[in-house]
Amino acid sequence: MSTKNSALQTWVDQVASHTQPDAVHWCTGTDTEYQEMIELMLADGTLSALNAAQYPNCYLHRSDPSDVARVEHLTFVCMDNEDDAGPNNHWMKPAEAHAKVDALFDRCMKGRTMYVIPYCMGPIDSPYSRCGVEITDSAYVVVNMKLMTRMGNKALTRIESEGSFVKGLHSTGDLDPERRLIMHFPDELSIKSIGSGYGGNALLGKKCHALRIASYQARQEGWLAEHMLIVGLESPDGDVHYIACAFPSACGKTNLAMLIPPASLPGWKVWTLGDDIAWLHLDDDGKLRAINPESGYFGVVPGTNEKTNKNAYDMIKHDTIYTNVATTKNNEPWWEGKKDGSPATDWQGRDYDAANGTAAHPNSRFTVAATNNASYSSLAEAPEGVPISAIVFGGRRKKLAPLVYEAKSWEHGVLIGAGVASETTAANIGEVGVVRRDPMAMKPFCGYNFADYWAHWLSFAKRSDKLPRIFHVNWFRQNDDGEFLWPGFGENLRVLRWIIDRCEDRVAANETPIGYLPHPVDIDTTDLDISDAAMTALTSIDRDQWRAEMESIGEYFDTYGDRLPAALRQQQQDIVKALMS
Ligand code: GTP
Ligand code: SPV
Ligand code: MN
Repeated sequence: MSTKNSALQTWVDQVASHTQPDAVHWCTGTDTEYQEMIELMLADGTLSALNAAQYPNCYLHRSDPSDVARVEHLTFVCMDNEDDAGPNNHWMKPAEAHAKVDALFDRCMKGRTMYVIPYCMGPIDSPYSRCGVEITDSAYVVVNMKLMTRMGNKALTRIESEGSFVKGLHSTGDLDPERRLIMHFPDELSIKSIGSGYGGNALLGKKCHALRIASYQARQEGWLAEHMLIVGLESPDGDVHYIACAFPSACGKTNLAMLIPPASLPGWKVWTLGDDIAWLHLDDDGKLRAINPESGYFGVVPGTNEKTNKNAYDMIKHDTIYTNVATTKNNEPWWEGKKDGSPATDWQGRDYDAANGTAAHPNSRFTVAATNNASYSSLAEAPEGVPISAIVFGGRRKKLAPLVYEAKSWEHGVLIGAGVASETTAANIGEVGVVRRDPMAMKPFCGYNFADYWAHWLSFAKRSDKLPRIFHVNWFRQNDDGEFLWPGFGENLRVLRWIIDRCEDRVAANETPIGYLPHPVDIDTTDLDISDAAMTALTSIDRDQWRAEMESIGEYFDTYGDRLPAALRQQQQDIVKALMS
């Protein structure tokens, strides 16, 4: 096969002559092709079949033990001017980056098949969607891209009629972490990734395209590409509010996106639009609308059980690819927090031995089509997306951050987003549990200088007076014994109700320098085993600690120098002052 788009054909030919594959396969995206790729990987050991009676069409992939998560330290944004990439990114000059990475791609596909994957991020007929082509030598990437994106002939047809696409070149290389690089060239709309076959490093439509490249394009074109879930909350009266929530990696997006209402909130329904990425546009009326560019979930497995996330638990019982989970003696997948069965073999294929650590890798993942999810909203396919009532930032904070608070204005909300801090997780290779600034949950994903990004966020206030309200939540507050103060998961709907009530001006709040906090009585705790003291802790602030926090945000802002928007500095200083009085 080939294409009518000459830029695409030329690029594919060039890559083939550079990487020297044995064969070139243009992906069509059919179910037959998916099945053929699965068979191929079962034959060569890339995949193994799981218990077909309990887990039909489910497969296990064990990645190289050195290749189990994103690699922020090896991820680069390459532009001429270092300041345009900003202190939030690792930077390299484009010419140097190309030279360095091209040397690694030289003849790297010898003996392998080169797959050409045309894909569309977003509904195929949406004006907000954007296409790309990923070239890869990994069959595992092909099947994941089939589940995660609209991939194949329809995407190619759109590319041929539109003419533009993001070029993503990927090879697993030799999987040596010393020869692993994830390079972005926003001005060229291109990506080059080598040396990893894992998640966001390798499924280039996801973090590389839909966040790093798209955030850069979005700034030029007046929209936002964000690390946000999109969820619809339907009240017993039938009113639906859509909210978009930005939480850092492994901080609860997938779980919130498919939340099951607790028994104490009868009549509520929750609809999943997306669990990881939102593209937000202002419509002609000035309303912010969201589409989910993805069509599947690449979700954290550990912790998923019938109680925490029944929708996910059920949806990954069939037609799912598991990466780096353990298995039971019956060859069923197993993970920490499954609450059923026990591990016989760990994620590396060894006999399970607690001395070797967890049975499943903490960043083990499922890949599954969104249509497997019982709460999937049909509006996820709507070309015009859904209107957003509230934007919610959040993070993992053992201390300090209350359960929920609301910004006083859009500008204040941008400050709250820019000041987000969270404990690091296993989603990136590196230390876990260290609090770091993760503005808008985009620290690893913003394709340009955060200072310019915040200015872009602020500019929306000049373009619309119908913007969503902005909130901050923290499900992860702990007591001195290390226990969570808030039950989390389905019970988070109690907090989302308060958010909706605020959006509808139905409930008063406690005005503080950091924003509006709920009066404890306004968070329904019926049937919850939670003390008054815990609720007070969750809905109040310690002024001295918050002053220190706001000052530390000020120091963080200093690293952005003159590029920091004055309005953001003003917001931060005003709050410091208010906390002193
Ligand atoms: P990425 O896919 O990396 O972007 O992660 P995510 O933000 O989608 O996080 P996810 O929902 O997969 O949750 C990550 C981990 O946090 C899982 O182990 C969950 O069980 C746990 N978790 C999610 N929500 C809650 C909550 O409300 N409370 C508590 N205590 N844990 C939660
Ligand atoms: C994240 O790390 O935020 C993820 C997983 O969603 S990955 O696709 O590996 O980026
Ligand atoms: Mn994510």
